[in-house]
Amino acid sequence: MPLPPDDCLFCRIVAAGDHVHAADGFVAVRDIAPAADTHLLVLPERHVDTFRDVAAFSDEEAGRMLRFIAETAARAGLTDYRVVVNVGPGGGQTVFHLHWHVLGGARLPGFH
Ligand code: DGP
Repeated sequence: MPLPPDDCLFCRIVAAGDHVHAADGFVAVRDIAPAADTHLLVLPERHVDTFRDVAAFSDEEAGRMLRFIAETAARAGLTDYRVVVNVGPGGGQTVFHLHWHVLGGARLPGFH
């Protein structure tokens, strides 16, 4: 497994431990620049650059990641929401540690 880059912002956030929710190798944190009333980010604890590399997860881990996303939304009180993954610079990805945006509430943006 490749080592994470030393300067990975989201590896530092994982290590800092101030999470909305954490379980099974995944954490949820509040987005620093919320684009909706509720805007959470779900990250795997271990460094994977991008969703393009999803094959780095076992089927079991990938399943747990999906469950964790749904659980994070439910714990935030959301029943209707949007889950977004930006993939690569052209897809709007700015932080290269895989993360899922969970967006809900009145102020839902378009596909950002
Ligand atoms: P993306 O564009 O998909 O790579 O999303 C990166 C998101 O990360 C963006 O919505 C803002 C958020 N973000 C950037 N820096 C920080 C930070 O230091 N803390 C938190 N909680 N979120 C951050």
